[in-house]
Amino acid sequence: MVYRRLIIALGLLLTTPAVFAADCEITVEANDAMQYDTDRIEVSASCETFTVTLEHVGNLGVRAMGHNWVLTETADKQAVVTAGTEAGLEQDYIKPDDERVIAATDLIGGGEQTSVTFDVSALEAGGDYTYFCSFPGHAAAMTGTLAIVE
Ligand SMILES: [Cu+2]
Repeated sequence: MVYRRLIIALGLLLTTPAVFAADCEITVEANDAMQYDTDRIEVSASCETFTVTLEHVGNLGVRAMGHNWVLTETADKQAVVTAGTEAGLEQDYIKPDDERVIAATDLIGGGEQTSVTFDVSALEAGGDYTYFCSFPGHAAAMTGTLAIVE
């Protein structure tokens, strides 16, 4: 009888990983004080895709305090911000077809929500990735690191 219980327990143990499967999505909040609520996002390499939902929890409109979530290699951040500023509000402050942009949400104002889903296979474990808001003047404060983890 004890032996049989052990087998059952062992079986449960072996099937547990499925229960704790990686969370392949995250919600990031942005506010009227030009802040994200997180400065690091870990993405499991076991995720096929990853979804970032951006929630603007402030009240200010998109023209005054618009926020988005843009992912690039860290080395590309500044150039993408500069090109985005030139592109202007009509383009959500992202240069159209900017190949350095790995993923980007729409630009939203207070009370709005948006999301983006990207292929995790496009990223390398150990790669150096940064996310930020490309609204002019926001990228220095609204930024964080995205890491691929096992
Ligand atoms: Cu912003």
